[in-house]
This record gives sequence, structure tokens and C-alpha cells, in this order.
Amino acid sequence: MENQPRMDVESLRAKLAEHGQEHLLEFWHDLDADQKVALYRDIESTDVAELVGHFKTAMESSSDTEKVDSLMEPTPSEFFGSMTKAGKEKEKWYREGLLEISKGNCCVLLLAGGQGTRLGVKYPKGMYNVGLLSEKTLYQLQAERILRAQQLAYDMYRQRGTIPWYIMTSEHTKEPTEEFFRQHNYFGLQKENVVMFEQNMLPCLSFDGKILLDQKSKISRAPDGNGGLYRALGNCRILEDMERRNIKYVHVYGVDNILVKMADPWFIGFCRSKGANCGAKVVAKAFPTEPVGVVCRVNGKNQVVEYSEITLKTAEKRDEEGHLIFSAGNICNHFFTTDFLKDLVGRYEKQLRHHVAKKKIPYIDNSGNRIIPEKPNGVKMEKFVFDVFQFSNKFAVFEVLREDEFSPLKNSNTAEKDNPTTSRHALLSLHHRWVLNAGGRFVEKDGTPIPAIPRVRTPPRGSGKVSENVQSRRANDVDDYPVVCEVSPLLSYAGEGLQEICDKKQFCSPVLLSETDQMESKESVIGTN
Ligand code: UD2
Repeated sequence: MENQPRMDVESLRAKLAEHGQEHLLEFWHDLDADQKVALYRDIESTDVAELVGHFKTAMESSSDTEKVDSLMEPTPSEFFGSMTKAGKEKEKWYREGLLEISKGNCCVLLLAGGQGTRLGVKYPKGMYNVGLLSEKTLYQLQAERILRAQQLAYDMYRQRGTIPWYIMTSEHTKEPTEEFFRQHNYFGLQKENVVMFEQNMLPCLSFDGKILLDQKSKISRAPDGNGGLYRALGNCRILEDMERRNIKYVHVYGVDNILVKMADPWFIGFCRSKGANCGAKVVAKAFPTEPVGVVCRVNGKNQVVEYSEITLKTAEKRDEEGHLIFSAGNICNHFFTTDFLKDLVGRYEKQLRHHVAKKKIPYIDNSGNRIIPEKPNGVKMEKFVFDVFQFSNKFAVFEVLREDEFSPLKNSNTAEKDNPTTSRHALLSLHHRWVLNAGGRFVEKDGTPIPAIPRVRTPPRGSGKVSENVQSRRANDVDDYPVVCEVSPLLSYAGEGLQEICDKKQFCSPVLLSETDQMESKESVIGTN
């Protein structure tokens, strides 16, 4: 191996012993020369004292759930805005947001460093195809929404602003994501406007605070949580890149929401109207135990109490009218000004605490065997992206309609919810409504009108109709969703611009409306068959 370091194993052992971690060298004598160098480097690059300190604090505060609960109160209504309840100001927010986009002041930042364990695919989640007619992946949908938002801003202000796309990856997702974008020619975006950077990895520990070995020569590591963003923004000089491009507003989002609005002009306009330096999009929680955090105040400070850290009793609290008191469901969709991000990276990042997640972590046992555990055996330590809300003195919360904006892909189709089928249906349902709003109607092949609110045909469980292997789905497969209607993001961002194509037209499912067939067709029944 090149550049072999001078290895002082005994002093390394002594240093590890100070923090009860000398077991990391247990198999030193079993290793060949290269493996020794690898392990030595791995340990040396780890600030063991700091890690052990973080572990202790994280474990202590993880048992504070009851205490946090007692300090929770809903965010005061003056910080709220609502996409559904707003009147004329909605148009104003939209125009303001597009103006900022046209000036090149906005970017989007994707959190894509998660391991996607629940979905259970080996590649990054953004590469997933939920089985749309177009076969588009989450990444492609997002890229095309950026292109469309740029176009809308240009159409309104005749000024061409670019929305740079920053993508935070991790050790697991970096290479496949880069390769996927290269293969797909950046989905029509310019390569220099897609900026990928990598978050940090942290060692995993057993419940009693011992660092776990993944191999005899390798520490077990996991990404440091989506709150690793702030450290990565500094380390990878992303803030500098944003400054160079004169970016003022950053729209941060999670990879798995198929309905995500990229650089959402309404959200940006709303946050600007509130003079906010930090904002969160929320949806009304569907049920008390829904796995979304709750945007609220704790001890007077803005905070999200994560679903894993709230007690059932508090999650279930209702007001006199029966509404959930803590109903502002976090959807991992946030607004920041670059000035605020600068403060976070420079001043506050170190103050963010780690949260612990109990997980099944493969490890090397005392006898040197690699064990794949069947139940949780250790913890991953993660920072959370929303933990910076406490530092904002100008915070805003924007409530949006779930059906229009939130359907996350978390699980495989073996789960009831948040799976490829529910994601696909959410998108089809939204696009179906767009076409209806634009004056279109749907008919059966024999011309019988389909009611505006059709019933979902649920295939019997285990019927195999919903294929796990969505990659092989054919565009004309019969879907269990009664009206299969997909609108290309290049044609419409949020239902706009469809009037001309749809008004007084009849459509026969499946329908794929794209920018190319701007429906010059004068025929009265349109379908893709
Ligand atoms: C997240 C939110 C939760 C709720 C829910 C809605 C956090 C901490 N929790 O929970 O409150 O809004 O989403 O769907 O935000 N990621 C990284 N690096 C990491 C870990 C995660 O980039 O080290 C990304 C991940 O790729 C995804 C996003 O962060 O895009 C959210 O991660 P998740 O799916 O693990 O979060 P979840 O569902 O537990």
C-alpha cells in the first residue's frame, strides 16, 4: 500500500483504552499489512473522545421524552400560513417566488444520503421508478420540475434564472447517484448546475457504548443523519458555491416525496412575505401515530419533535373540537435563507445534539465472527435537519394539502402505506384532478363517463398484480388505479397550462400528457392506446 503511515499501535491502543475502546484492535494480529494500515487509518480519523461524549449525551437525552412532552406547545398561529385557506395573497406569493427564481436567487437542496433500508432496494431511492406510464424515476420527476419552474419564471418575467440543484449524498449513495445522472445526461439540466457533495459518516456503537467493527479491519459506520447537512455545507464548500452564484433562498427537501414541488414559488413567496429566515412546510397529521415529526415549540423555541421521540399520550392529545393539538406534520421540506445557513454552519452546527436510533447493525463478535443480528443490537447517531429551527428568530410554518404535496416512498409494497403503489396512486390522483380542473373528462373505452371521484380497485393481497419489480412494468400495464393519467412535469408544474389541451376534451385511460404532444389533436377522445 502506498504512503504507509508510521504506525504506533501501542500508543493508539492506550488512547483507545482511555475511552474503553481498545477492543477495536482485538484482531490486529489476524490482519495482513494492508488491512492493518486500513484499520489504523480508520481509527486515527475518528475523534473517539468526542464520539463517546456525543454518545453519552445522546443516550441521556433519548430518555427525556416525557420531559420534552411536558414542554411542548403548538406553534402560535401568527407564524402560520396556509395554501388552502389563503385568499388573494396566494397569487402574490406565487409571483414573488417566481420573481426570485427569475433573478437566479433560489436553489434546491436534496437530502439523499439516507440508506433507504425500509424500501429495501440496493440503489439510491431517487433512482426508483414507482411504475408510472412514463417510467420516470423520482430523480427525473424532480429534474423536470426544476426545468418547468425555471420556464414559468421566464414566462412571467422574461428573465432566465437558473435553479441550481445541490444533492447531498453519502458513502452509500454517492457513486451510483453520480453515475445515474451522467447516464441520463442530467435529465436536461446543465451539469454545472447539479452539484453533488457528501455527508459525513459516524461510527455505530453497541448499547453500552462500544464502537462496533463491521470487519476485523473496518469500523461500522452510518451517515450522520440529514442534520449532517450543516457540517457538509461547510466542509464541502457548498455555501461558498451558493454565494458565488448569489443564491439567497434554499429550498431543502427529502428524496422520497413523489409530489415534491421543486423551488416551490408559493412557499418561497410566503416565507419572504413573513420575513422568515427559516421555514417548514407541514401537512395536517393523518392520525396520531403517523411517522412524521411535529412542528411545535418546546420551552418557547421552534422545534420538531420527531415521531420516534413523542409519547403516544401527547401525540393523541385533542382540543375541544376533537382536532389533534399537535397536528403540524413535518414533511422534510424546509426553507432557509443563505444568511441563516451561514450562521448555522459558522456558529450553531456544533451545538446540534445527536439523536440515537436503535438498529440491527452487523458486527464482529468477540470470537471474530461477523454476526447479522435479528433484533436491534446497537445505535446509529444522527443529527436532524430541523434541529436548527431553534436558532431562528424569524420562523414560519406553511401548511399545504397532503393530496397535492405529500406522498412519501418509505416502504416496499409489503407494507400498507407509503409504498410504491401509494406513491403512484397519489401522483395519478393529483394529475387526474388537474385534468378535471382544466375541463377534461374521462370516459370508458365505450364512451361511458367515469365519475369524477372513481373508486380505487384494490387487488387482493398476494395476487401479484402489484409487481415488486416495477422496473419491468410496461407503460400500458393495467393499473389498479381507475384513471391512469400522468402529466409530464415539463408540461405542467402544478396543474397550470392544461386548459388549452383539456377543456371540453374526453380522455380514455391510460393518458400520458407530455410537452411534445401539446395536443394539437382535434380528436374528441384521447388516449395513449
Ligand atoms: C423524515 C423526518 C420526519 C418526517 C418524515 C416525512 C427527519 C429527521 N425526519 O423522517 O419528521 O418529516 O421524513 O417523510 O427529517 N437523509 C440523509 N442523510 C441521512 C439520513 C437521511 O440525507 O443520514 C435523507 C434521506 O435520504 C431522506 C430524508 O433525509 O431524503 C429523510 O430521511 P428518512 O427517510 O430517513 O426520514 P424519516 O422518514 O425517518
